[in-house]
Amino acid sequence: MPTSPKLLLETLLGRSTDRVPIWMMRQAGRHLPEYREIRAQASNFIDFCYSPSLATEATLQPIRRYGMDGAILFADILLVLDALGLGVKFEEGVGPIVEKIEDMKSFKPANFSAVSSRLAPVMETVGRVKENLEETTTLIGFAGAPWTVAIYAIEGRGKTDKSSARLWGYTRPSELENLLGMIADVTVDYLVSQANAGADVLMLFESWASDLPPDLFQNLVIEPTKKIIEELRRKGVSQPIICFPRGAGVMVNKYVKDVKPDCLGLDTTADPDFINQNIDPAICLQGHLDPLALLAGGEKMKERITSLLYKYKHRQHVFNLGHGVLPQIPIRHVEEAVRVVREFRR
Ligand code: 1CP
Repeated sequence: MPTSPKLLLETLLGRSTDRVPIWMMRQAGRHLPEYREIRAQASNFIDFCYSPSLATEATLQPIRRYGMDGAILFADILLVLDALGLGVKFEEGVGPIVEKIEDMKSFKPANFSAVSSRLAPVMETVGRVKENLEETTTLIGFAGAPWTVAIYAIEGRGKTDKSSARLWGYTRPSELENLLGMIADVTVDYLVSQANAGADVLMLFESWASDLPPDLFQNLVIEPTKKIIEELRRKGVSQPIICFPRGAGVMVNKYVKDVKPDCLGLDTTADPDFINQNIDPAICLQGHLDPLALLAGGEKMKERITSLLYKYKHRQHVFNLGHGVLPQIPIRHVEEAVRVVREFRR
């Protein structure tokens, strides 16, 4: 029997529910006209993220419009780099631009207390969102996983082949380990604060887990994430944790065994039969409709949604996309997807 009215939280805690919860990565943001309207009120995206009133409103917009089961805190994984003292800018049409770290000797990060005071407005947002959410909606706090965040610090931007960052894995392994350790420490503190401020669930985005040989995947992706989860548990954080190692491929199995997330976020390429055969049935799954199927809409989209729902019918499943909502996705397609998931009964 459910003990809380929050369907998403109940599912993540392994309790049986009569329907599958749904939320979507990047459910807030540019596909919503109401977001585009409030976005114009801040001169830059970082200021927007640090404004509790604007970030609260952006978090709540997709809940009001679609009634999603989960509200994801409106922030960005790159705030941690900004708080560490690296300049972060977002340019229209280009995406994030980060002041690059050339080597660890010349990188002078801000101290721990400066980092947490810079990130303090985010906790205010968490508190305000929590006050405004219905009892049935689960609030998801999040951070980037260390390797994905480090990529932006080394590459200076997102849309690259990540080869400079991957090269550090060969040419500067101990510097890279230091950088990942530093990001992991700050991330633990950041997530503990989000949990204390009222997040019901925490999520780690490892958006760039692809293209690594197995030993580097182990050292750069698995180990730092495992360390974060162990530290969070040691510090008494009991909230369920969702991990999204996008592009992990067959390493997903080792990832789950070592990292031990409560829920595994799957990407667009995941094969449900492989996942069902290889991932411990006690682990909840989240995902993984191709965002392009959502863009296409119609019967094809509905068939794919239903197929995923059937494939995971026998286990804990949170419906989501395999990656984020694209800015050009029509609102009525999102509404239709929500309806199909809502009507499905286990
Ligand atoms: O207004 C704008 O145009 C800014 C676009 C935007 C938005 C709406 C960015 C810039 N970030 C966000 C919000 C955001 N980012 C959220 C909260 C809202 C929600 O999910 O509904 C979250 C969880 C993120 C996380 C994030 N930021 C990730 C991990 C998830 C993923 O997409 O893989 C990553 C990689 C980023 C970096 C980033 N921030 C923004 C952009 C455009 C990018 C990606 C750029 C790239 O391709 O490298």
